[in-house]
Amino acid sequence: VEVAGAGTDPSALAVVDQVLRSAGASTIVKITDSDQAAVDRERGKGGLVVFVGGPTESKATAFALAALRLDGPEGLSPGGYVLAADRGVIALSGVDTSGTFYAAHSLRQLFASGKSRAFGMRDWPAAPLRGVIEGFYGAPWSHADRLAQLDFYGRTKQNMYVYSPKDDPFLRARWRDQYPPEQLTPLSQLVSRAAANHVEFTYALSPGLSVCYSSDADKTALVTKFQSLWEIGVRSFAIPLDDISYTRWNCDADAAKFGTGGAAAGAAQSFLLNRVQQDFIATHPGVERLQTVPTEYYDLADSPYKTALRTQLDKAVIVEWTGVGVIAGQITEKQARQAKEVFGHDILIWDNYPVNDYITERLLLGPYIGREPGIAKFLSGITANPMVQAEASKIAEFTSGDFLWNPGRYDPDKSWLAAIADLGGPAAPALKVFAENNYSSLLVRLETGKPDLDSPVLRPLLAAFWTALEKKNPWDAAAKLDRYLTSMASDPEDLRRGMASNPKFLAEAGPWLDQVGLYGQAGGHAVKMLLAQFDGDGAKAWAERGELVAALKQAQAIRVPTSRGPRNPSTCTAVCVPFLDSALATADRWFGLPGIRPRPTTSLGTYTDNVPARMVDGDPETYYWSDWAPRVGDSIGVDLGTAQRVSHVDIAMGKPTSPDDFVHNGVLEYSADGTRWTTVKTVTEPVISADLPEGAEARFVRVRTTGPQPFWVVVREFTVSTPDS
Ligand code: LOG
Repeated sequence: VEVAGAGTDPSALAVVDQVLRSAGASTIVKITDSDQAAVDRERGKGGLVVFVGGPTESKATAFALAALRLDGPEGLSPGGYVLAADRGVIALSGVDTSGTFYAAHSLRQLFASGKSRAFGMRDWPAAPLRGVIEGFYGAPWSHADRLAQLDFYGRTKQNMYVYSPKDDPFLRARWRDQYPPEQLTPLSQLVSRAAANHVEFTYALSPGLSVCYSSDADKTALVTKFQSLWEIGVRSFAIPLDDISYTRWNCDADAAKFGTGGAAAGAAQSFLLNRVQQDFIATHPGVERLQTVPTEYYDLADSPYKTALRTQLDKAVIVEWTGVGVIAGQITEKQARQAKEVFGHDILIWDNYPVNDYITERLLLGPYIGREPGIAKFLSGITANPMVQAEASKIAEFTSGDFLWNPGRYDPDKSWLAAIADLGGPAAPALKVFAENNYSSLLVRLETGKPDLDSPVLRPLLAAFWTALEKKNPWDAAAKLDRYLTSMASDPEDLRRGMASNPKFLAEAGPWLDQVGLYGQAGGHAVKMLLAQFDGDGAKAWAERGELVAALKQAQAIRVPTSRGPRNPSTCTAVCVPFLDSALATADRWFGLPGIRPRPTTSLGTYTDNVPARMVDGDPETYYWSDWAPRVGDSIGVDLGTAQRVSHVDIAMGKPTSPDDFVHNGVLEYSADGTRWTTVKTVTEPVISADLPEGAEARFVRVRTTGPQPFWVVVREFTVSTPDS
């Protein structure tokens, strides 16, 4: 029996119905809150009675809670609720309709967990705004993706979706163009799906590439477009001004009115935003607060631009900020407080995780980490910027949503396992193997001060195996390692079978999944090869070596189409390929094959497709190009897989069109173990040719930067020679 009021949230009721049906209820009798006689009659029959709706929705729930000696949700923050079950009664009472909806989802989670004791809980969110901003570059999400996302946000108690894909022409390049009617239809479907899920749909228009801030016509174009969205039910609006030039005006009138420089840009933007605030926001009762993304969204340094925003922009406007850095490793309570002061406005964080538009070869499937729980106190909330891959983004989104609801109790590892279970269902074990091999990101753990690395399970198994091989007792460690490699090898099949009901996820993850499978296969052959060597079985070792090389080649031939062209996916990053290379190097020495297999190493990023592999490809025409200037401590070099005799090093940096792109202040050094380094010479020139001392043993050779420089670095070739090569 369900007891609800006329105002009870229909979405909450639908969830409750679904929970009761999946728990085996064959019929659900529906009674209104005013029919006390019917309630008593049904209770007399001894069945389960479920009261749905808080004080604003249903009169009956309060009595049910009183009978259970529980207080109602009055006074909780928006979205808060009381949920209780005892003596044949379940009561769901939200402080508002969202609260009742969340109570229904908590009931769903409790039923799914199979616990059936009496309980009572009061629960409310720490952050008012919790959600996702579709704000990445690259192919925007599909309509179906977005509908699925909105349902997901509802289920995970997130209440905000900002519609802001960079490559939707109607939002940025052609922002003035009004929507043709047929384009408004899908948008209005999103708006109603958002409402059904208690999600605020924010429409974000980015005029900065061409706007004339002082122009009446442009202000009117903005407001007219907003009005067309208002008419289909949108109640939340944003004007993002990130990733634009603010030192070059789009019209002479702005130069005349505002002058030049950062202060002028801040004044111009404030002028336009204030007009939209006055002419649109203030004239539309029921609308949410206007949001903006400032052009300086990534730091805390005060500046003429920020001063202008702080002093001139209407205080009603919410300002988005990405933390310190576009991808903030950590966000501290202190920084969140400072952001509020420096920008002089309420702050909503635009969190660039798990967005992968700047590393399209990777999937970011690890948990949300590195944000101090106390930041919630100083913020309006957080919107996470996701990946082009919508379904795959759900793992990280689940965890950021979890953090935002209750940051004090957030445990990234537990939350991550819950996210895997939620997305993977029965295939959760296979999804876990896949996700842990696509795990690393630029976010930095609060507990360790270090980023999460890929393959946290495989990594120690490999280390234990090498140690066991050295100790001449490899069998146990080999068996454990092999078990995991086998689960990687069968992962494509396991996941495709287990998650067949989510074809979208499988399509998104396909190339990465295939690669994890091939690395699993190659790894299995590597283990067998090394064990055969250990046994002195050359024929077997040679056969396994062939299989290893074939699987590795296949893995490296996989391509994923991205907005930056076809890319080889990167999974098991910094673990699988180094292991396979080391295994091959070991085998090659065992077989007496000549040559060294250098693997490029660098602490710097890559500019476009000038990947590090190009400095060891034997072709001086191609080169590795860093994507920023090295800082003191940054290094570029090679890893030979194992420590061995090294006699000479040749390095060719710079190129005719960028002759200054080399390390101007550095040292050439080598190490057998990656910890203790020996200096060969200082580096101040682009071309280096150096002999190493007699008997030098090295696994790593590198150029380390010892002084600051403004130039990026090009390395055409990095060659290491052995005494007999
Ligand atoms: C863009 C964003 C992009 C992200 C990561 C903001 C405010 N804007 O550097 O659209 O997805 O970086 O590449 C950005 O973060 N600019």
